Amino acid sequence: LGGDPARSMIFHGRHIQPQILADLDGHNWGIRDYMARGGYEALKKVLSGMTPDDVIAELKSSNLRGRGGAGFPTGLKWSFMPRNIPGQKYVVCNSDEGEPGTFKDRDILRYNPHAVIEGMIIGGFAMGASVGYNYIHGEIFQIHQRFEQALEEAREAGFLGENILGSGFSFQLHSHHGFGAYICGEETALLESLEGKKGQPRFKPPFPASFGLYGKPTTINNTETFAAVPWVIRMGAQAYAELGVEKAGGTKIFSISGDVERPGNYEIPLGTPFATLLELAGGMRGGRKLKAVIPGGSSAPVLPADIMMQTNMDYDSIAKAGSMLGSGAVIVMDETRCMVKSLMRLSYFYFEESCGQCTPCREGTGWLYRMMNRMEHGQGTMEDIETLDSVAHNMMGRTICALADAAAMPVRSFIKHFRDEFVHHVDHKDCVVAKYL
Ligand code: L3W
Ligand code: SF4
Repeated sequence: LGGDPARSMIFHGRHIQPQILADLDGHNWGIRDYMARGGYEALKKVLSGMTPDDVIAELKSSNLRGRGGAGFPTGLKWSFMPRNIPGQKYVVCNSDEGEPGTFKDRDILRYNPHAVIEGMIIGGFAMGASVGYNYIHGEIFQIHQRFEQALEEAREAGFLGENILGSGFSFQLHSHHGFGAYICGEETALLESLEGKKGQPRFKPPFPASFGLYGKPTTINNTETFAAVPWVIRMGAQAYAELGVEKAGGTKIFSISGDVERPGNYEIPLGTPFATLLELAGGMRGGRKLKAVIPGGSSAPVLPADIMMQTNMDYDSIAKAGSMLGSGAVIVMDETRCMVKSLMRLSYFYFEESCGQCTPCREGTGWLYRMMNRMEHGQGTMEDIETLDSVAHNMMGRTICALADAAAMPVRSFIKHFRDEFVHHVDHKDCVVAKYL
């Protein structure tokens, strides 16, 4: 996958200057450069006169929505924390990026780690938490080391630790290096893993806001969400909200991979047409025709080209088109891609990553993968196509976490939009795109 920083671009069409990945070149991630860009000004503003309620109200008005997949309103989530009850509370950053197609959080941590740190400190102040953890995906070693360096810089500068900037507020922040299991990106599995246990999701409710890390009130947000917080406070909620669409403010980082000329991370206002994003990414590789797009990471339903070319990149527009914005991972497929093979590979991923607690997920993901494998290798039947759809249907909404739904949704959408290709595999024992191979 891409994510090459040199290819990261900023969309200037609306005379705005996105800041999460803006003007970053790999050498200006440190605290001096961050402060020269206005870094830690938001923290100073918060600690020198705002109350926790003011911060939460500001986030609510900004319409910032969670950037990890669910798009839950951040201000509302922060307001769930029982601030007036004494005792330990935690703020946790979910940097366990593992969704196929997603590679934005590792770039934020690599190029702008202090934005995440500043966002987490502000979160700690607003929610009455004195300790935070950043859970970093296990397969990205240098990024974990860099985050540790950034933490050290923030401690030395007095932004972390006891009595921050003489305000009386104290906050300790630590990073934790995971082991690379996809399921640990599910928030309650992440908490289990952080506690040193096997990373398996918990039943919800109770939500982490009431029973989180070590059973204490905890709020978990994605890396990109925390990185947006200082910017919201600095520029003001209204200005941030106006960058996006009515129900979702700000910019969003889209990780584009697949058959485009310039794969990478692109930070653009929410609501930007997909066609513009595709153009920013250099258009289709080799001038080939667009066939399909998975607009929000591998868990999101696939959409055919004609629908996608008329859709804007925001939560509601993508939902209306029949998919999910998810984590913003846009997988672009051209006319040479076999939809049966693509789905087989996705199905293998979920089969491999299921934690095994729930029967519909443990058995269903294996069943889906084995049927897809048969079909890809010319041994599928017409009945398999119906069975695939019905197994996927029966997995949805019947498990502890969303992984079973995430495995099922691609299956149902691939069959819905590209049934002809599945039928061709059964009838001809080969693929409609064989001529390109
Ligand atoms: C208190 C309530 N808190 C909800 C909190 C909840 C969570 C957030 C959203 O799934 C999706 C999934 C993946 N009181 C609450 C409450 N909350 N009601 O709000 O909750 P939820 O359940 O809607 O979503 P989730 O479990 O966080 C996330 C999809 O994202 N996805 C996955 C991407 C994976 C990555 C990665 O690898 N890093 O990004 C992509 O589409 O399928 O549907 O905090 O506690 N009443
Ligand atoms: Fe584990 Fe799958 Fe159940 Fe989630 S749905 S808890 S991954 S078995």
